[in-house]
Amino acid sequence: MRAWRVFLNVFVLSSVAGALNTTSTPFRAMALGASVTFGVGSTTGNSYRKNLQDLMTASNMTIEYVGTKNNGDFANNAVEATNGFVISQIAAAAQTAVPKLLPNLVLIDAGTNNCNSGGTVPDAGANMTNMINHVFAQSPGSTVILTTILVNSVAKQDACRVDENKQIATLAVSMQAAGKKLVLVDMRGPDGPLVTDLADGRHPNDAGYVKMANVWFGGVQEVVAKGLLSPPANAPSSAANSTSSNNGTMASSATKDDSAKVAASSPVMMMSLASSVMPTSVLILGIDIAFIRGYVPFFALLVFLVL
Ligand SMILES: *[C@@H]1O[C@H](CO)[C@@H](O)[C@H](O)[C@H]1NC(C)=O
Ligand SMILES: *[C@@H]1O[C@H](CO)[C@@H](O)[C@H](O)[C@H]1NC(C)=O
Ligand SMILES: *[C@@H]1O[C@H](CO)[C@@H](O)[C@H](O)[C@H]1NC(C)=O
Ligand SMILES: *[C@@H]1O[C@H](CO)[C@@H](O)[C@H](O)[C@H]1NC(C)=O
Ligand SMILES: CC(=O)N[C@H]1CO[C@H](CO)[C@@H](O)[C@@H]1O
Repeated sequence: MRAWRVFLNVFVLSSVAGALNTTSTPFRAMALGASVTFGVGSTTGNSYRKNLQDLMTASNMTIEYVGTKNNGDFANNAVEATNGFVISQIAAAAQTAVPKLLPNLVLIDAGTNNCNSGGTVPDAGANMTNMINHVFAQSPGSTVILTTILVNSVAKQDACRVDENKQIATLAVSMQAAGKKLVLVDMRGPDGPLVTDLADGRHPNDAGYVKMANVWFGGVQEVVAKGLLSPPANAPSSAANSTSSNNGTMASSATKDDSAKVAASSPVMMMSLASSVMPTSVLILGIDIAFIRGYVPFFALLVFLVL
């Protein structure tokens, strides 16, 4: 009797693959916020966005920014940010832009302008939670990286933002506990901008934006390491108004990526794919590390089909 013996060898190379935190899944990212996200204080108008793109490109990741505006001196400068916007205005902008552009990653920096007169903003956390839930609903499969609000040189404004940051930290814990695809980054952590990295007391200068990019990049690495990123949906509207250098190619590469992911999502399907392509040979499939399982560093899945 003929029998197929199937050996599945999973090589876990934690010191190599796990540490790299990279993915072949393209990022279609919406930078959502107000003037800091837009790039006020930045000599180029690039904000943190160009620096973050550079960090991701250096890690072999592909990022296309989407948004209804453009600012900055680089090609990929789409952004969803308006100077002076408070949380409710940012939420309203997202409600229009997110379903149209279908980002698979949304970087949210909101709440700065709610504190321009000091005081407190008791409903900041609740309203941000609503905004984030709308993002998840309007771009299914998307992931959010939420940031705390950076330092400000005016004491009463800063106290207000520190209070908002407590609400942000609390909402992040509860949304993560509920299984939402949310990562929190702390712009007041050791890598974040200091008061001396501000151009005008509120907006970072170029060095401050580099620090912001580093902090966001930590969030991107966490997204990848946890396997949160889903391939971007087909979104003709984004390809039609993309300022990225690879405009028009994103939709088709995303489609190819989708089918590869679907095939790889089931070991059974993968084996049948293997046997239909190369019946008796050894097939090596490189699997997206993050897709298979968050922190477990898969490098490759080797399928031996022995007659
Ligand atoms: C990026 O790709 C280069 C060339 O293949 C490789 O040497 C490098 O280790 C990769 N970096 C990451 C972070 O994956
Ligand atoms: C929160 O949402 C409510 C209801 O839309 C609104 O009236 C209030 O101004 C919002 N507050 C903030 C801080 O966004
Ligand atoms: C990969 O991401 C994880 C989680 O964010 C982080 O702890 C680790 O330092 C990252 N690895 C590298 C090489 O950056
Ligand atoms: C696409 O990119 C090219 C350069 O790579 C540029 O000339 C063209 O204007 C872009 N088109 C759109 C729609 O962004
Ligand atoms: C390439 C392109 O068409 N970009 C446009 C995208 O939409 C924004 C805002 O509507 C325009 O300013 C860009 O010129």
